[in-house]
Amino acid sequence: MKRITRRQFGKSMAAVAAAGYASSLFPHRAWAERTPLNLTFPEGFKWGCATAAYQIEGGAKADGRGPSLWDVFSHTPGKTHNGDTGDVADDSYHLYKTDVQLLKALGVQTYRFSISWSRVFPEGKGKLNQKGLDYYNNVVDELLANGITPYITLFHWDTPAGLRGGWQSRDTSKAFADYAAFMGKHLGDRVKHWMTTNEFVCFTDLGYKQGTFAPGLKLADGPVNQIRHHAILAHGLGVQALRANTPAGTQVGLAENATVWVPIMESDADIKAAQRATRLMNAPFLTALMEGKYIDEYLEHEGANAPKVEPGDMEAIASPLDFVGLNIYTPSYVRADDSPLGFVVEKMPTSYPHMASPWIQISPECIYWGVRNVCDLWSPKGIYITENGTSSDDVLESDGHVYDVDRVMYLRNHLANLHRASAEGYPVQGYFLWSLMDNFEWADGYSKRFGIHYVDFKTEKRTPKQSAYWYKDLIEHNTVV
Ligand code: GBH
Repeated sequence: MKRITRRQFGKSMAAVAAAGYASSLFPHRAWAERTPLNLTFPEGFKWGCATAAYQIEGGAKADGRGPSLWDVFSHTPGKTHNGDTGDVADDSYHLYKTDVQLLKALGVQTYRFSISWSRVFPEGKGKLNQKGLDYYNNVVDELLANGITPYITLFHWDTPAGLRGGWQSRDTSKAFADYAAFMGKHLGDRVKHWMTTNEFVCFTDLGYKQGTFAPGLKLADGPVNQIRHHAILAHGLGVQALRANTPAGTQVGLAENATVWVPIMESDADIKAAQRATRLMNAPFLTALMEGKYIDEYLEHEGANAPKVEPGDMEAIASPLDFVGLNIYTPSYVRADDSPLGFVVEKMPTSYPHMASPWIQISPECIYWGVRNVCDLWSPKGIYITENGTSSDDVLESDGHVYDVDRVMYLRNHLANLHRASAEGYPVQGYFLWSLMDNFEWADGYSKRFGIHYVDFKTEKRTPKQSAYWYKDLIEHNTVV
């Protein structure tokens, strides 16, 4: 290889400078302050894994469980990859003790799982299914007996099909609050960490606007905004219900996939632009929760389609939280400009690299910016990464192992960047890896594997992948290596 001298290099850079950068597009910006790397997490940092009921439990009709909108949707031809359903999934309904042993072997301190609402209330409200409640009592007890702290998500998209109108109906928000109160009353003596809902956009927009998720509708903007409102109202009423029905000191939050805006340069101007984008682009959801209002830009943009808000709604929606949980997978890039918004969204080139799921565009720094933007804007008391992980084209080799090198690469780099957020003083309390094991990946069915344990869906055998060994090591040392 031909090497150039320093002098030649200096000359060619001078030539570039003379030719001129597009200075209005890329003005020179001062670098923000930096912190040196040290990849050990603070003592007491909590490492965990996450799952969700419909993705792992199976037992769809076992012991009196009622159908959810996802049962209906996945059984509708053409809605999921290969017509896959969550009927059996990982059969964790029967194998939960095995799964707790997987967690124990990893050495995690915490486990985030969700409750199937229609397993406890088959019609969403009214009649209780005692066997459904027994199941969750057993899961909680099994975790505690093995030294693992349960973190419960009350709602991870599996709306009871018995609730008429689903999220189009305001009654569903009220039914959710009653269900939250009930679960708090029955598990709150042992469960100290709760999340109301998971990812608003996935059960509102994707379900009722894009139609790619249950219930598969394609409604207009007005009804969709109302659905979004019912969703965040359910969260707010759920927080109030949990507070009223659990002991003092119980930690309440949610798990939200706020779009993560990464400043293209680490300059004050682009960092501001990322904050502005975060606030505006999450206006119907996290911004409303954090600010107790729909911001003017959102209301103006939606005009007559803006949601109808009843007295007391916004107070409930803004109920103080002990933590904000962020599900972080992928970035959007932004830079400052002179437009009224003050930012412009960067176009992604077709060459942008991605993981096995095309939507997971690789950006390890997005986990840092996800935390930082939310903290700089709203200063929540605490932050958890409630999900982070990736699909991979995993192969169970003839030697019995799964070499998911790309997943290890993805996790290692995200965690190095999460460490940066923690080292800079952002209040990151814990991390949940998505996911403990391969499972029903919604519309992608079983075609995408997100687990650190490989699941043979014929035999239900679980096998730790290379990433599981890697994660175990990381947890043991509390350090990214
Ligand atoms: C999270 O959702 C969920 O909480 C979890 O249940 C899920 O298993 C996990 O992440 C992994 O997906 O195919 O281009 O139309 C992530 C939110 C919503 C992201 C649907 C991908 C489809 C994009 N997902 N979206 S595309």
